[in-house]
Amino acid sequence: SERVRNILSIQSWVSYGHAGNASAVFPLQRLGFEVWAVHTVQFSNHTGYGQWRGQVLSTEHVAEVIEGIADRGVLHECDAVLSGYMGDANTAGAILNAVTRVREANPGALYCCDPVMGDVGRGVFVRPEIPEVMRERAVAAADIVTPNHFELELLTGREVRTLQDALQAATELRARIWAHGPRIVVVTSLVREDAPDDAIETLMLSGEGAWTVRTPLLPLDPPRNGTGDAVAALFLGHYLRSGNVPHSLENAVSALYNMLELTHRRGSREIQLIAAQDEYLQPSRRFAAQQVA
Ligand code: PXL
Repeated sequence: SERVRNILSIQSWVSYGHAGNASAVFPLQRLGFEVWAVHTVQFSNHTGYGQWRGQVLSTEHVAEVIEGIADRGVLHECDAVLSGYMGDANTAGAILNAVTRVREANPGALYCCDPVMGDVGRGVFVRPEIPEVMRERAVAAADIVTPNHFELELLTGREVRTLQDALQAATELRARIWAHGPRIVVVTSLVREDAPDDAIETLMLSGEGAWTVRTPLLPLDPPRNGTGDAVAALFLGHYLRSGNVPHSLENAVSALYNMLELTHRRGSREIQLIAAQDEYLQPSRRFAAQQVA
């Protein structure tokens, strides 16, 4: 029988509501993964409220917890590393060190880097030294990168207004990611001039081609925090399960849409991550991927 698959997820933790690991861990568990969650911060709630309490955990703390996992002699059973919001730039060093050690123990392990830096409207919401670390170090080590529209522009220095712009920027980014792996770029929350106003898209570029999935734009104001963390986790989980890129894109985007639609219906400030649990494996409403290159 096949062993359970394990994902080392290094992200922030919030006690109330959902962002970072508090958004990524449950969907991955619901897809059947064991998640080795290492927290980079422990906050009361996500920063979208403008007020929160708690601490950014030190790089030493993060490295120490990862070292303790390595002490269990289990890194060869780690199938993927997932990273997101980094409290400070040194934490990136601890994360990339973990990626190197996991790859040494299990050369087939994937690194999925969600380059969390900001969003259209909100701008950059991480410490100012983070974008350079993401651009220069994290992306180069990643098998899968999941920038949103804003982060794609920030990583490539290109303005993205049309599908052609998005494909160009994603192609350029893809050329800079880990050359030994599947090299997948997933661009979330893509809003372009040459698509309908009432839609939002996710674009995926891989060695097998490029696809988009279009979903209705939900009037969620403010945009819900933790959404990007959940979709990166869902994409990674489905890709580890199936190895099929367009299928993973469809499942992840459809699951996320159904979860956000429930959030909208309930008028909730927090994403309805738990209530939507039945959507993760087999989303009830499905959106098809269209091949675009
Ligand atoms: O969704 C990214 C994220 C992660 N972690 C924390 C956050 C946010 C975005 O608001 O506040 C703590």
